[in-house]
Amino acid sequence: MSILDRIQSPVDLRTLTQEELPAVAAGVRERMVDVISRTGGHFAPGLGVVELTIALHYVFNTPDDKLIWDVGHQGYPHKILTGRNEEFARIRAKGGPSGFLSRKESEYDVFGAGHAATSISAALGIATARDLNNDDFKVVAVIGDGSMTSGIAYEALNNAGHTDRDLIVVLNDNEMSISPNVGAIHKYLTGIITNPFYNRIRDEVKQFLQRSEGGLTGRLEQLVLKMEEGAKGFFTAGMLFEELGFRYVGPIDGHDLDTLVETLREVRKWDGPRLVHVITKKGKGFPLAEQNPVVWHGATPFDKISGEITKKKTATPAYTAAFGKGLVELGEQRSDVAVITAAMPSGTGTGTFGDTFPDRYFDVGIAEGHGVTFAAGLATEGIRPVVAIYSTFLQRAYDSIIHDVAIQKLPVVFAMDRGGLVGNDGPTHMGLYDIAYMLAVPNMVVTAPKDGAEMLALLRLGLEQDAPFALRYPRANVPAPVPALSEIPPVEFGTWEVLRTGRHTAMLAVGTMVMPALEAAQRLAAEGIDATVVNCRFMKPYDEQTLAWVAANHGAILTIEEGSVVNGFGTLMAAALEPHRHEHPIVHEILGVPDRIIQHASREEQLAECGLDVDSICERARAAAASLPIDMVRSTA
Ligand SMILES: Cc1ncc(C[n+]2csc(CCOP(=O)(O)OP(=O)(O)O)c2C)c(N)n1
Repeated sequence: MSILDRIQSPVDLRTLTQEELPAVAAGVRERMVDVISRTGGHFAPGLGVVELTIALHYVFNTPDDKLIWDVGHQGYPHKILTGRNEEFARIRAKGGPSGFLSRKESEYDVFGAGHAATSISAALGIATARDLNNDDFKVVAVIGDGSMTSGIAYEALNNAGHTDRDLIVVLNDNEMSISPNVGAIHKYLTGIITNPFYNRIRDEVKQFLQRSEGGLTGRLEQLVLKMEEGAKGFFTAGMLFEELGFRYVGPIDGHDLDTLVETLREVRKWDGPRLVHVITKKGKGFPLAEQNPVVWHGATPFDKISGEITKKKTATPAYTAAFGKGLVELGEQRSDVAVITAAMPSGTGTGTFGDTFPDRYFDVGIAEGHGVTFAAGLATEGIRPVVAIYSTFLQRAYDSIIHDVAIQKLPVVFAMDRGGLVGNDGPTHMGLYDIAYMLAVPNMVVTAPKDGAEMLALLRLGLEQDAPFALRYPRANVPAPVPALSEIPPVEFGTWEVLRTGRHTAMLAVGTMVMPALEAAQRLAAEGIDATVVNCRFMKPYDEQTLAWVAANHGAILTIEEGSVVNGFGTLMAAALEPHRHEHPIVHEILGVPDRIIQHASREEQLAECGLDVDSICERARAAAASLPIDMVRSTA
């Protein structure tokens, strides 16, 4: 019986002796390596917090004491120890446990997340509710140093620090975001860890104060006592946090279970806001991940002995990679182009632009709102910024998009990667709302390419506009190889592309839905339903002329988009088709992602679930065609 078999919940963990805990850590690591090498998933973040997770559940009385993990991507050891070890084998698969934490999944998952820097705010809310309800439990937020680049964390510290709420923040500092961490706070934290002066002075002052206690009398004693608080504050490493009203403890070794347990036990007894600074190594225990935590942040299946990636090579690159490559070509052609990432150089494929043009590349940290307003500032001075942020994370910047970019009609290009269904990351990472939220913004051009070449043509065109320009592309591979930018023909602004001319039934497809629509049309042709397929690469402004032609010549129109059906392209077209209905009746079907939360599964499974696979498109097209008079539908040619 392995030690993990004895731990069905943290209650079992708490029956173990402190000496047994390292064996638990070894068991959790082994389990993580075994499962993730088969399933893929977040890897280095969880390996780095194995001891911290054990110590937290060992010292705190979870789930009565509330443990709130920031992002949740480091939550795999937490899952293993909170009764989900068996299901863990199906992590991120359809019907298996989520890759993040979810209130639906376990009472130990106190607050769901996926986006960074929400934990301190949520923890303060929970601590405040506890006090309003006269309850009695501890609240602990665990946040990474990468997430501490987000302004939200400081809004929460600011709010919490002037209260006397019983609240504990654990800062898990591994000096990494997904990529090496950036910014002044990062420098400050690194200073605490590495500066020998800080550590020496801190130890000396501590010793001096301890030695002096009871040894001084009269006014001198009073003076020292008065100075003590100030001296402690002055020489405490985490002065910033102390000044913000948090009692700072640390830095402590996050892989030393005894230190962790003893420190947390002590801190648990105190009251008021306090912050424990824990130093960990991302990827701890798997040497390849320790050496290269960027690559091993999220892993695809690998050989657990050699570390070799077992995933087969695909014929075409990911949109992300094609985008990154094209961006470098554009950077070579135009010295006024700058690129902004919010802590995602590798995820957005823009890192190569940064390597090539370091002066024109800006990693602003996990600070999407700031990144957009920073880009707006650049644009006022003639720089042409490309803001490359995943669709889901750009949600954070909506006010900046409207207030700082659109109202001032500044030429900022928004490259929205992961537009659409994102697969195994699940609900928190879905790029389903960008069409709706961008269409609502005046002055915004909203586009989606059908393939990689068109993506680059649109990017190039976007950089020529004097207005904000949004470009969305999916978490998928491009359908066909992408030529060099110089060989890609231009796209005419505001135009659609009629790819196939049929009779009576038309499919107006957006971005990723163009190829499936073409395939559906080919299948339907064999059944005698001859459909027109239009690539609606411009959602706004849309191609009024082509729409008028479609409306005049087709009785059944399907709009197809990989985005929410609520206020998306289909809704826009429903309104646009209205005046054309006077000429003849039009059946309009809106195909898109239904208005509900889509759970984690593969992207293909999600597309089928949402009725956006080729089979479903054929079915809806048949039904729409069937509602037309028979002589309008059946091709006799
Ligand atoms: C708003 C937002 N932007 C970007 C991301 C992508 N992301 C996931 S984890 C991560 C790094 C977080 O670093 P840290 O908090 O230090 O955790 P670590 O992975 O180092 O354990 C980033 C940028 C995100 N989850 N949320």
